[in-house]
Amino acid sequence: SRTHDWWRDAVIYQVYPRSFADGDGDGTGDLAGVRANLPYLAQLGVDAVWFTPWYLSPLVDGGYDVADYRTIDPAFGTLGDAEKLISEAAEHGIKVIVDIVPNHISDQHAWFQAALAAGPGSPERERFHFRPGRGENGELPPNNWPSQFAGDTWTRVPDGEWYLHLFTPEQPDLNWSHPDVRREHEDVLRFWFERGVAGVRIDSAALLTKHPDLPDFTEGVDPHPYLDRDEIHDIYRSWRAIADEYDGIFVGEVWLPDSERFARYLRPDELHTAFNFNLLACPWDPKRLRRTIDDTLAEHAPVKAPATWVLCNHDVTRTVTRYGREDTAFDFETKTFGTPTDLELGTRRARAAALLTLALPGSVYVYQGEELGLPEADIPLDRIQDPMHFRSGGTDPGRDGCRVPLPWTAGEPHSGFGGATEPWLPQPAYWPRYAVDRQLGDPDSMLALYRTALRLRRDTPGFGDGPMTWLPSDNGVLAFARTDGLVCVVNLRDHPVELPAHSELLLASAQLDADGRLPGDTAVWLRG
Ligand code: TEU
Repeated sequence: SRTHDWWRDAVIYQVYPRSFADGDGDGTGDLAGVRANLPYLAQLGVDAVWFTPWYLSPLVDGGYDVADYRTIDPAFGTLGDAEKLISEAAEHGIKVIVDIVPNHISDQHAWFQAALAAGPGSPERERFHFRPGRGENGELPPNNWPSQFAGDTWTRVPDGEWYLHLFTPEQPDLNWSHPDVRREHEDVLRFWFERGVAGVRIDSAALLTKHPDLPDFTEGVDPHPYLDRDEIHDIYRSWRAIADEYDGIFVGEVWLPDSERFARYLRPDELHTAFNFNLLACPWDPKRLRRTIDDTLAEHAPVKAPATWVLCNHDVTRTVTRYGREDTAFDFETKTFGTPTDLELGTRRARAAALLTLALPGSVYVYQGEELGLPEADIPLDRIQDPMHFRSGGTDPGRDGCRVPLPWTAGEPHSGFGGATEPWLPQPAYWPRYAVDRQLGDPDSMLALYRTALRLRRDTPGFGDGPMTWLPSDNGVLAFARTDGLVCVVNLRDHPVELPAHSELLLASAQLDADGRLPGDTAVWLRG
């Protein structure tokens, strides 16, 4: 059978290279650190690894400000290291997915530097969105578009023109109606597919194309001047043709509330998959979880694309912290969660959520540290690096709390992240408790749970791709069957419930009670 469908039920691990493992001991994670820990990833049992950007970058936005796609940032290593990493990963049966950020590039990229030097009216400026300002002296920004981060969307350069940046000023937006922009990205895709990567994650995938006049934005206007415009599908169709030459796949970061519009990206001639963020935004509530799962599967079914489940990533509060809160609903407007955290409760629920997610049909993304049950860390104000924090005027803590360097060995300096050098973000004092070496020796650890779940999922036909059927269950309990007699039961109540009789227990997120019942906030995999 052909191997091109591996992505339909893959478990994909997200590496944030800066914080995974530090091979040269300078306080920043790097590719040497990843290479040294490929056996760890192989034993965890993941099918692929997605690397957030590792290219040359001033790292203003953690690498989502790319200065050159064909060079690895010296903080992480060299292109040779990346090539070795890709082939060594393959030897461990692990595929590699790289991250492409087509909406914008770094202000240090040669194109933007050339545009600044060449001045108004130059062809160099046409690769971006440069405009004169409004107001008597052009002192007002060209339009009213809101920023994806807090703060301004336009920055004025010394000659008086303004340029558009939906994110930080160090991330100028590219002009996607310019042929150079299209050609360059097609070349970049080939560059990485030629080096053996199996897939590409597409950053901010619904933002690329803009209304040519850049008109003001009014609430409810359709089509939107820069979100999810029809022209964008033309770009992804040309990308798909390139990916098909290499048997490569795409995963889009398509953040859209409308499920029909979302599904338009998932077509046989466009993206293979796109992250579904509804699950991570969903509170720990049986009715809402069930509805989220049903809606997600319903929006994917007609286009025959697999659902792509995400509980966490480098942009959001870590799972055990989210689930440890009374009100677990993520508010996209304020980006907050409300009440204080009970880590014991959060961990219990995160364990159950892991078994729930890994039993659903589709592919699953696991963000580094989720398999260790890491909580969101508090970052001292003077150590925060995320531009989101600064651009909010300090009101938003930013996203560093989920990006803290991983703990590997409890007894070593900085929990064995690298060497003696203080890591780029500080680790909390309690970090050694979560270290990999401690968890490896503990059959009840989060790491042990993930390893067992991934092994079962891999070895048991029926998990992964294929249908699911809800089973009748008590109020507050989610129970569903997969093929081959596999059943997942999740108890979201605060008291124990009976499990189906005559079933074999494959895996439990916590101990059953003395009467063999399933306690609250616990999930099991059974064979009926
Ligand atoms: O995120 C895109 C995006 O939509 C973010 O604004 C997201 O809503 C926010 O981070 C949630 O808190 C991608 C990357 O994942 C992110 O790390 C980058 O900062 C951003 O693009 C810009 O490239």
